Amino acid sequence: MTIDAPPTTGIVDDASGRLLEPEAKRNRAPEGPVKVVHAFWLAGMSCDGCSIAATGATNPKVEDLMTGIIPGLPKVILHHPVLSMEVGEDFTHAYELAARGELDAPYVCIYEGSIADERIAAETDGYFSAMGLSAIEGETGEAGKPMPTADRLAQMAPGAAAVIAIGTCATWGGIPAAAGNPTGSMSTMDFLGKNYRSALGLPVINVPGCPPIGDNFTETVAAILLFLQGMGPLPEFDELGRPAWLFSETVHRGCTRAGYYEEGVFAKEYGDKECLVEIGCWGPVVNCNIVSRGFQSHMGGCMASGGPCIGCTMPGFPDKFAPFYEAPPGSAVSSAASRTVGFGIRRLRALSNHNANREVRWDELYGGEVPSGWGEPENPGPLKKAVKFFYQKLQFSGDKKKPGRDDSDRWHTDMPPRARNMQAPHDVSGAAESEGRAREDVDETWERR
Ligand code: FSX
Repeated sequence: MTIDAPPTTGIVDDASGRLLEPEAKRNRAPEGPVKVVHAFWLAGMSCDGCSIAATGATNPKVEDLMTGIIPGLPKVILHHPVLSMEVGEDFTHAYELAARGELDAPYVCIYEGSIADERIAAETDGYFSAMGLSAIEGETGEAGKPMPTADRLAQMAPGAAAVIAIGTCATWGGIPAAAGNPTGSMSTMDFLGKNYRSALGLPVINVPGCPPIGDNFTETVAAILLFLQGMGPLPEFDELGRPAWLFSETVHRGCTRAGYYEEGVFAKEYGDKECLVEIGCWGPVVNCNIVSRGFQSHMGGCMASGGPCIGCTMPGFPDKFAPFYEAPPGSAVSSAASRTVGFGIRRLRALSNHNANREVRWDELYGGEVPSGWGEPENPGPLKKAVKFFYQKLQFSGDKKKPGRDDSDRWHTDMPPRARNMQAPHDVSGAAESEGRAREDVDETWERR
């Protein structure tokens, strides 16, 4: 077994001469003025899907943020009710320090799940979402009783560098706030109010999705941290507090099935490859980057795995998108229009596509016949030939000359010897003989080997 030689450069203890910190370790990413930022995770009425989505992020990973390996970013100390090692008061202690303004570093609050109206639960001496015991009197809780996470947010939000709502429940209210809403659930914005500003002057930042794309969340956190470090501009947010660069486009604009919509071709049942609008996809009116980003590692996501968009990133979700899996009422107009236009466009494109699938040599030498052993692509008939003729006239109408070599020296003079022995497939007269010779050539080659 070989043992690596110890590093010879780095910080050395003067007294003992021992290497305290190897050079390689000190050559870590440059840190900005803030070395450490605490991230306090609070969970309300949620399914924990947002936590799961965030831990699956890859660009950047939660681990990258926590280990501080991203150049310029401070190390993030994550306090998470599921992921943290501490329990009980050891865990909630840091939350209380932050609430009292006694933490030694800046912090952000991350809220997952919608915020129930704890006054409803308090009527029967209960709570909807709580974490730890109240150390101090809260709006709805008493000292020594389970402390609603809503109260923790109320205490911590004013001193936070930023409050980030993750997932549709936290950003807009989501499923817990759907019709009926017995818990009086609401979003983080609704809870903190329009006039809320963080210690750095930021309103609530919203990263929606049920669940959100993990990368959308970690990328937003990284962008905010860069801003906090003074190393990046304030990321652009839209009027609903969404990262504008992630949510300004509709699902449909980035959808791999959008070409079918344009040509008026629609899926009839789940599993079909065409546009899903007529079986319940709301993609044309939903702000989300799921198709271009994928759900994890740029893979998967709703449409990629055959699912229509049900609007889970939107403030109106779920009520405004119900009943699920039925064509949105507005889609009848647009899909009828795309059917009408698409009918003609599709056929014209099919003609051009047929032409584009033919190499020029095949046109010039074989009259359009394709020398493929894989099948018998259809020869262009008079219509296709006419279309091609006019298409090329249009294509090169402004040019003096077609691109490519002169026809005179184009095909035969520099053909390789083997090919000279072969006949064009359409040349029936010499085909059999030619094929025989070619076969012999091949056999001979293999025998030589
Ligand atoms: Fe809501 Fe988070 Fe939907 Fe779940 O926890 S955004 S129910 S997938 O994920 O809060």
